[in-house]
Amino acid sequence: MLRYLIAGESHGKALMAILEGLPSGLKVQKEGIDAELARRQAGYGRGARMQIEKDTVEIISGLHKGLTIGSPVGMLIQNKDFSIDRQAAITNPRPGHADLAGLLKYGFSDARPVLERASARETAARVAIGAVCKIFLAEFDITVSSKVLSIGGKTIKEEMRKIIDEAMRKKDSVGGSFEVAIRGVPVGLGSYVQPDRRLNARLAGAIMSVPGIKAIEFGLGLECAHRFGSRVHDAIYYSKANGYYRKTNNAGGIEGGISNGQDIIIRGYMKPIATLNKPLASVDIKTKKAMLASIQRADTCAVEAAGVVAESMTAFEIANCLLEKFGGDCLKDIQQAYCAYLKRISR
Ligand code: EPS
Repeated sequence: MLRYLIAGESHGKALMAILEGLPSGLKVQKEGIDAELARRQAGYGRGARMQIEKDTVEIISGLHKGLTIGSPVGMLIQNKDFSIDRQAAITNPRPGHADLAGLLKYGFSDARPVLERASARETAARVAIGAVCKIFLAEFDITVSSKVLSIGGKTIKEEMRKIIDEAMRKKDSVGGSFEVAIRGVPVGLGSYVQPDRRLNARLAGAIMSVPGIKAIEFGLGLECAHRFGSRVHDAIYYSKANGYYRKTNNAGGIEGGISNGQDIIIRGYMKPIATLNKPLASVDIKTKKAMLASIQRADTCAVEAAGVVAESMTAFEIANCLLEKFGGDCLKDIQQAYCAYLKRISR
């Protein structure tokens, strides 16, 4: 079983990540993880924090001479902006953020400790986890990628930029959608035998855990609900050269909670960032009087980054499913089991 834990506050000393359950013998290089961290920081519409940080990872455990040894992989990402105890108190919670629900839940008289952890800064640690999972998946020729599909309802690149500029000008924020594609997945990850083993359920949970995601869909998605079955399901064909194949992928690569060998295609829909430079109405939690919501340094748009984080969450889940099915303590054992399985199903 693969599992992870992450820790760290937005303006704390560092972000931490521990990934446990990887086999021995996997070559993990810092550069591969740093490249993913840089991708998370990119995208049009990011805020000033991205000018301050240049996220890089320090691998502090789990490797010997660059190879995994089966023990937990511990990683650290330092925060340049380490200022948590100098940050001002916030008593006017932002609608759409965790501020109000969080401070009531944890018994704070200030939203600062809430947003320190609820901030999307923590997603850097998730991307470090995902980057290692991608390195593992690459051993099986499985790739995970993402692309932005729309921003504020616009789908053409120039128009997407324009609407982000408009949001900035209007002191507003804007959301959008992205697509995650998982390619090279074998038939048979996940299962229908128990609800919590369904691959679509696991991937949905993974992507919905990304801050700001309000909806997701697989393959044809919502459109499935509007069509007859004959125009939704992917007819099955067989040829000696290709084995079983389909001409369409409306299922998005998953049938009955199991990967069917086609690309897994997921779209995520992200709400606009909660911090508005022209804030909405809020209430001062001390006086209970009306007050505009707090303004914090934030992004105008972070859809591209959310796509990268969704890739990471997806990579973790697929790696976990792969390990469940072909599990072993050393990479070679897993590869052998994987090859034997591929041989069996090709007959
Ligand atoms: C982010 C870091 C944060 C925010 C942003 C994402 O840094 P700071 O609060 O110091 O500006 O820029 O967080 C949010 C959008 C949010 O809602 O909390 C990051 O590293 O991605």
